[in-house]
Amino acid sequence: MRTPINEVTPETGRAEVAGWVHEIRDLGGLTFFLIRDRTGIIQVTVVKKKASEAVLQAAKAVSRESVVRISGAVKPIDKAPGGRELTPETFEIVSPCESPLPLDVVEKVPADLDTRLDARFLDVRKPRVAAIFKIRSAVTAATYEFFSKRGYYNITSPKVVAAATEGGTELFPIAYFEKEAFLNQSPQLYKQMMMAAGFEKVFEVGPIFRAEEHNTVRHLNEATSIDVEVSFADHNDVMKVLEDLVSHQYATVAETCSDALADLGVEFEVPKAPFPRIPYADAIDIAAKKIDEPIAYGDDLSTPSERAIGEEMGEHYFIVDWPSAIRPYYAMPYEDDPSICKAFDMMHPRMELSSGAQRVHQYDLLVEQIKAKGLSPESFEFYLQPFRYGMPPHAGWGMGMERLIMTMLGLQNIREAVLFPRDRHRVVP
Ligand code: AMO
Repeated sequence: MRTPINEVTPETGRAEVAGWVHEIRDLGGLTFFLIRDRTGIIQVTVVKKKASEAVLQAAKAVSRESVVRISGAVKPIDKAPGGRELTPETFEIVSPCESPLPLDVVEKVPADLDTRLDARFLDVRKPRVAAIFKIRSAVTAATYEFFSKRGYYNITSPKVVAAATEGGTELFPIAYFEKEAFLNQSPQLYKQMMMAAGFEKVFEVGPIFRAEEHNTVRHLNEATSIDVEVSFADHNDVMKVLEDLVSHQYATVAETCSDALADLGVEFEVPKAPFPRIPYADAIDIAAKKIDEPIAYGDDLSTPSERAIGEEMGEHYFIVDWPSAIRPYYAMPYEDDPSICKAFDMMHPRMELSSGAQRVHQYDLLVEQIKAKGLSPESFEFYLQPFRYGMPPHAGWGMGMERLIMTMLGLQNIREAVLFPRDRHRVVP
């Protein structure tokens, strides 16, 4: 129906383009339009003395951000974006845009994030904002490619569930006929069950729901998690999968998204595997030396601690050998020292990106650990049953997609990495 704007060159001769009116500059005898589609921007110049009556009328009537279709001759012009401009022979207003706009798409008037999110469809018309989602789309594609090349099965676990998986975070209850049900916090139990099913290597990219009440710049109530589980593997094996994946995701973005990165003004180095590893006990020592607040072995890491440790460790690194007391029941304790376990977090100086572990695959030990966390094995029967019928040793992790994008692109607020974020105050749009 039209030529994508980035394919229109001075050599094209003629072209028909369709898109949104990005800017209008009326200089009296001459009106310049910038027309934008997903691929780029082209200048359209209407010369009053030369244009047809129909073109003049449309050019006069059209408002910014209306959808238009314009055809005409293309000629080289040094000063115009892309070094070419279009002289219209036809100028059709396909779908007019009301004014004033709820949000300025050319960003002459900066808007706060709430206003932007309220008019998100307009906000993502900005090339700089659309660039985030181009990159997120490339990261998702790179993730599927990475796993399918390595023989993983892509699974889809239920999001309506009857039990919690991650102690500590709250669940969203939902009205589900006469049953008690919740939105799932993590595919954890299901990806483990697929190890009992003999799938051996699985991954899922899907939503997780956390009823965390605090409103922070790195928490969402609906996030996207990349989840992995591998049989006959330990924590070291799956840390390698994770660091290789992150390198591949960065490398793919560097290779395929140079325009989007330029729109955002972002440059990065592709992280190289293997990422450094530091035991939890050493990480706590670094934090205790560098920050003022009291911190002791057995504490979760605060944001200032994470930052302090990151200064020593660099952009991407693992914290390993966590105290069993502060990890979930499914983390495998070390045989020679059960007070620590084969769990890890993959860190960025700004925040945790992923956590994972080798899992307990022995039924009795798992029941014991569930009880030790004050949970009742009865409510986990559907999960525990497979452990009685041949469960291989296995390990896995989950990584937040939005946190990955946020740290890759230096975004200030995690909401910028989601099209329609869900937080305590936001369920619309
Ligand atoms: P965890 O609860 O640490 O582990 O979650 C894994 C990763 O998911 C992301 N994430 C979030 N991102 C944004 N907002 C949130 N509220 C949020 N909660 C979690 C983070 C985090 O590192 N079952 C385990 C994983 C496993 O062991 O396989 C789990 O869910 O990036």
